[in-house]
Amino acid sequence: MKSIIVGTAGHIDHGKTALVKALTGIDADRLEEEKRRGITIDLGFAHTELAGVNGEVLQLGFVDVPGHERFVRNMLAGVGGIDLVLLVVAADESIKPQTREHFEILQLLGVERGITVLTKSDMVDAETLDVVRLEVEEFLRGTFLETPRSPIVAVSSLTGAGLDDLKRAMAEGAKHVPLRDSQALARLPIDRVFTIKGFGTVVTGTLISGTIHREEELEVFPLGRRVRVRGVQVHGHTADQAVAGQRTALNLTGASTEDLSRGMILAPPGTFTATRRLDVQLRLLPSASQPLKPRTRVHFHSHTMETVAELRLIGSAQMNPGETGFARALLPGPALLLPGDRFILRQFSPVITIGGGLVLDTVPSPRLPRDGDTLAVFAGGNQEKSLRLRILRRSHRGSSLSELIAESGMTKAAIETSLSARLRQGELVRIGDLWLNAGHLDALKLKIGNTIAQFHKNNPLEPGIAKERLREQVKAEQAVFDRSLQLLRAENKVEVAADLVRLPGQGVVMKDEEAESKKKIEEAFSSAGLKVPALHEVLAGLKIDRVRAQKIVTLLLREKALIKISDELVFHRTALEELRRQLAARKSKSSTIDVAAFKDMTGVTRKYAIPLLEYLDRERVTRRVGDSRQIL
Ligand SMILES: Nc1nc2c(ncn2[C@@H]2O[C@H](COP(=O)(O)OP(=O)(O)OP(=O)(O)O)[C@@H](O)[C@H]2O)c(=O)[nH]1
Ligand SMILES: [Mg+2]
Repeated sequence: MKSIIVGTAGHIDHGKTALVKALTGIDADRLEEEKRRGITIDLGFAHTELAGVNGEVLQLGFVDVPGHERFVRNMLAGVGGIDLVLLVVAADESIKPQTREHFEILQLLGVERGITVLTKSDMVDAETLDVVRLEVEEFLRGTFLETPRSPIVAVSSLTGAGLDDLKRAMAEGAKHVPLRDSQALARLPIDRVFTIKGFGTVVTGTLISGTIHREEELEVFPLGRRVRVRGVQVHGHTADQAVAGQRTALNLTGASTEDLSRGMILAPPGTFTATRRLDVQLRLLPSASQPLKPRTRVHFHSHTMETVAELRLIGSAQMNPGETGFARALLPGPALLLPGDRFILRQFSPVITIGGGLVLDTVPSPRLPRDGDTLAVFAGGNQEKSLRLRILRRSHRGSSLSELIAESGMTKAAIETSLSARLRQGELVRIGDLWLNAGHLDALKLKIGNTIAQFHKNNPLEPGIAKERLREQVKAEQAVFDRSLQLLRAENKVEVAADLVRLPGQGVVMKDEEAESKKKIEEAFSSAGLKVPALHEVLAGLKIDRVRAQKIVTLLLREKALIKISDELVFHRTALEELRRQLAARKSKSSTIDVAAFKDMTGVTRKYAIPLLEYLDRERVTRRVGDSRQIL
């Protein structure tokens, strides 16, 4: 059974609610005030079944909207999920301001199917009806409601004339409405919240995608709260599940009516993230009275939600009426929006519809590119291309599957199907949970190679660069880094020994005389204790040249075998450790030591004693107090 949502649209008093009643038997004006004033204020709902063109049953859910200009915001909350519109024009009044405004909204929202209904045909003569029909035809030319693609049907809800023609036209129109995807991730924008005695909290809405089952857990956006579906109703009947394209009522536990309101969205838990920043494509209506400036505050309507937004134009300083462009919208609070969602913009004052558009990207990271080229790809609507760009723009950091789901709104299965060919062709790679552009993995490998080469150049006497240091320098995720190293090893481009990475044949290759010199230097200092020789004297006694000798000293200092305490003085690690032990032992007898006592204890001259004490102060082994030192 195909389920579609039919929405009304049109000027106040043109007979929308009467038409819905004539088609379904249900009075969609449910508020007492609506009945008293004879106008629709808020959204109304009805349902019926209709024989389809091939005799199949069509399930039609109706959303009846108010025509009054003051209630356009309520109209906007209802029009989001409709598949087929009935644009209602009263034969005795023809096109009026909200006929135009509603129709512009329908076009901005991308509604693709509909029927124009000339109501109150019983109130005019045939000649007038023909004139109105011509006027309306002219008005619709070049739009999705242009004839003969979309018929114009004259009816009278009073006498019933034309209703059968309308039903036939609806069945025909329904045939062209694409099935909404019941396999997609579910989203139910809430349009009503109330309680039913004995049941508790109930919400209703048009299920715009996916399926919702009884007993399922859902997340309320932007609240972040989890709720459980205790019961499902579709068109007034209890059901085990609701599928995309159905008017849906859910009995929920886990939230009260005070917690929930119109504009919130129910979706699978832990899948999406609400956002305050989104990049959009927008169109300014030719009827907008002013151009859009770089920073403009507007009313932003999407699904059943309404908020204010600040628009920042991307790639242009100003957008003129009738133009299309890109912008970033900043919202005061988080909202669940996904690429492909439509929105309507209304001016602050006077409050009129000025434009609308398409959500392109809801990833708030300011580091990701949001230039026109990127946004144009998202706007192009090719899912595979968009996914690839999402992966590409994260370079070698890659995109996790859950990131891709949250960013695109697509299911895991849909993403994997969409990208499978590129994976096979080697254009994309998967590393653990991450998707990467193959080119970026190659670039990372190259960067790793260059970083190691540079390291060898700067540190000729080191055997290799520490893995973690290398990973930090190339800024790679662990899994991607590990895979790159693995590939580089397999290609014999790097060697990994324990925790060190080096280029093949590189690292310290100490010649015999260098190794011997290293040993000699170290011995000279370790055997001297605190009475160390001058470094240049030690170096002068070696067989190797000065430059190489100096490098060995650097290596010894880096290994912390030698420690430099001043420009002139170098000690062996063990000598300084012994000194600390001596001081610790002394502390039990006296907590202070002066220069003379230090000289006595260590046997060194003043020339060594002063720099040593200063070193100990720096190391917080001692603290200078006047002429003396406190042992800490
Ligand atoms: N004679 C005649 N009267 C109609 C017809 N359709 C609606 N009406 C009358 O027109 C008035 C307005 O009809 P509604 O259906 O409430 O109009 P609406 O478009 O829903 O109005 P809003 O929801 O307030 O925008 C009511 O008094 C209806 O009885 C029709 O086909 N023939
Ligand atoms: Mg009405």
